Amino acid sequence: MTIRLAIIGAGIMGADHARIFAEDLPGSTLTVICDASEERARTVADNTDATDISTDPLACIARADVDAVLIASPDGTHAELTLAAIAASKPVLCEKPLAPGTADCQRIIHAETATGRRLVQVGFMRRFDPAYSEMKRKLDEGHLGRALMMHNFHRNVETPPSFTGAMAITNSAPHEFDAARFVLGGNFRSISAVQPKRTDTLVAPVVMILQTTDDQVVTIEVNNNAAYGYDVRGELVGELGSVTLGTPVWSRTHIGLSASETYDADWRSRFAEAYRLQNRAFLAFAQTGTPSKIASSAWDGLVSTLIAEKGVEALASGKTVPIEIPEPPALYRN
Ligand code: ISE
Repeated sequence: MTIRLAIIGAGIMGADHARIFAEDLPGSTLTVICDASEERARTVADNTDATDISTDPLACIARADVDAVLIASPDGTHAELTLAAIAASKPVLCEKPLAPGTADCQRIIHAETATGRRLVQVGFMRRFDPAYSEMKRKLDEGHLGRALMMHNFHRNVETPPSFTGAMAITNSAPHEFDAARFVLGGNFRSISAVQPKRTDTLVAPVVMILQTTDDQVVTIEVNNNAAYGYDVRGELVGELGSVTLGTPVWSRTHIGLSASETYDADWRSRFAEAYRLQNRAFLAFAQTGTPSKIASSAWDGLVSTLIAEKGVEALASGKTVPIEIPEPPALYRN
């Protein structure tokens, strides 16, 4: 069954998702590219042979020739558009975060639960990254013994114009919140956060320490203005050894008594395979109605947003803040 898609948002993420479906995922067609900028929607549509363009996201979701929806619009629009897709009984892949606030995430959980079926997948694509998958497999197969710590570095070149200090925690760090839950298979019980002072007015790094309900420790550095390159690192430390994430580097240059390799400017190349596998899993979900066991659900989206809210509170207060994650509704228990 060919899935006819609406892509909502034609910015850096929407354009890349449209490209992935158009180039790499047979079994899908792009019915409409929607963006507040008609010109931006047209550019993406022309580059992907999408049938139509629009500036009205709710109309796109309601179209009879749209079977599934991908939301890559600004974070603050995610909840309303995800709720509209649920109301239309259409599978939806919502870019992270599911919503910046837990109240909106809870509205989505309530609406999806009321349908009695899973419709929402959240765009925490690192679960599909081969490096994180291998890290999790090594732990699950017992090679590391008991997991003790997970150290994470998440560095961007620079923040986009609209990026606020809190977004280091609410927009970027949810990748690590979700990846750590995925790899460790557990939940968090507390978070603390500190940040160094920059000499300029750019968004400074944030360093967080989280404790899990199984008494493990997760450290996360998010530096959205690292300047030198897009650089995501991770190390899982167990009682018998550790696993570090490999980064796909295709070549090293050896000239003049030195060797060098280059960094990506952003996440699209580093996580290209993760996005492809994530989007392929969503396509299968839309075709069969059965969600991927790896992919993030709306519940995972709620939990990451809840952790982010506590992280913002911890940074503001300078205190360690408890995290209480309730049991998920039956719809979200694998
Ligand atoms: C961005 O929204 C992403 O999702 C990227 O994967 C992440 O590295 C970046 O920090 C976020 O701002």
